[in-house]
Amino acid sequence: MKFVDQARIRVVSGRGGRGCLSFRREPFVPKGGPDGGDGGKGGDVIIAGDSSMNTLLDCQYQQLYRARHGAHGKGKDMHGRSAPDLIINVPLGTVVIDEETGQVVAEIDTADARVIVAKGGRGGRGNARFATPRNRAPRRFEEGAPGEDRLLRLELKLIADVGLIGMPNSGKSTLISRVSAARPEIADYPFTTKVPALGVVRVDGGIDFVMADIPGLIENAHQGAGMGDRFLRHIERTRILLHLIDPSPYLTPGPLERFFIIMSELSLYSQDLLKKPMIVVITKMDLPENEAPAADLRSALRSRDLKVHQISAATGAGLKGLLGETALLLKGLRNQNG
Ligand SMILES: Nc1nc2c(ncn2[C@@H]2O[C@H](COP(=O)(O)OP(=O)(O)OP(=O)(O)O)[C@@H](O)[C@H]2O)c(=O)[nH]1
Ligand SMILES: [Mg+2]
Repeated sequence: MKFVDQARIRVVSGRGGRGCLSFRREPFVPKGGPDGGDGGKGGDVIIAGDSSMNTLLDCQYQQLYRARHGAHGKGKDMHGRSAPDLIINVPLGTVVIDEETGQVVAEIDTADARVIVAKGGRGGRGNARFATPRNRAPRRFEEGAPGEDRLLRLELKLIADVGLIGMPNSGKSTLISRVSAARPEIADYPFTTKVPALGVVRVDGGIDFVMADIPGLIENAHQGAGMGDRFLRHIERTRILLHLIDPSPYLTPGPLERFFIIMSELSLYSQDLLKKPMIVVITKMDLPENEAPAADLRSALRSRDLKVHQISAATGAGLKGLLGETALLLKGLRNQNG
């Protein structure tokens, strides 16, 4: 069961720059004073909260974060430039764990959270710093301090934004496995999926969301029939519902009736569920026999002011449009509720 999004990353902070060994050259003065500047500080690696992010996908793509080194000091008392900090943005709720010790390093819970996870090395001092009345021409300088190199595990408890609901066998698991890395079992019999699976979906335009495959609902699920009851609770926490319907002409009752069976299950469990934005998804559109019943279903639902999409998870048809509209709807909701 995958309820946690995870990423393993390596963070390496920058080394400090070396202090400089240098003497001022002045005309007519045989030996000028020491003027070697200090090295700059190496960059820190910082993990920062970002309320616009929802998943750890970015950290799964990029696994190495290396901050730059501080510049070396130079003559004429010039200090080396300190390297900029490297900032890794993560969604709120991310827990940062040291992979070697297993200890929690930080929990990123607010948008202004900033935690240094690898401290940049201090710059070394140049020889100008070591001048004393006794030793006016020191040849001493320091190397920059090394950076830190750590393996971290990031964990984020996923809360599904989008719940897939529908009759058993309607194609929920197939859809989620097509659009995310979730791999629930898929088979041609009802109640294949026994535990809710969560998958992270990335849509062009930079909106990520979490989709939950919720095991089959059937009539009387609210009383505990099938496996629906336990999972209705998961639906409660989602923001948008995708209601999948297999339009097959070979199934009884017909598709519109099956739509209402699910709707009445939802309402019996909680009226609030009916207030959630819903997109109806007619599935398995690659099968020619589904075309006519799908057309009837579509017009029946649209006349009830429902958003309807048609897809085939098998061929991929309609998926882009569906995910695009889902992301747009979510964006609107997030802007409203934060
Ligand atoms: N032709 C076709 N078959 C599909 C499509 N999507 C799903 N199926 C088939 O429909 C059957 C049921 O698919 P699942 O994804 O397991 O359905 P489910 O809604 O998760 O079912 P439960 O977990 O039992 O509730 C499987 O045999 C799938 O291969 C599709 O787009 N086209
Ligand atoms: Mg399933």
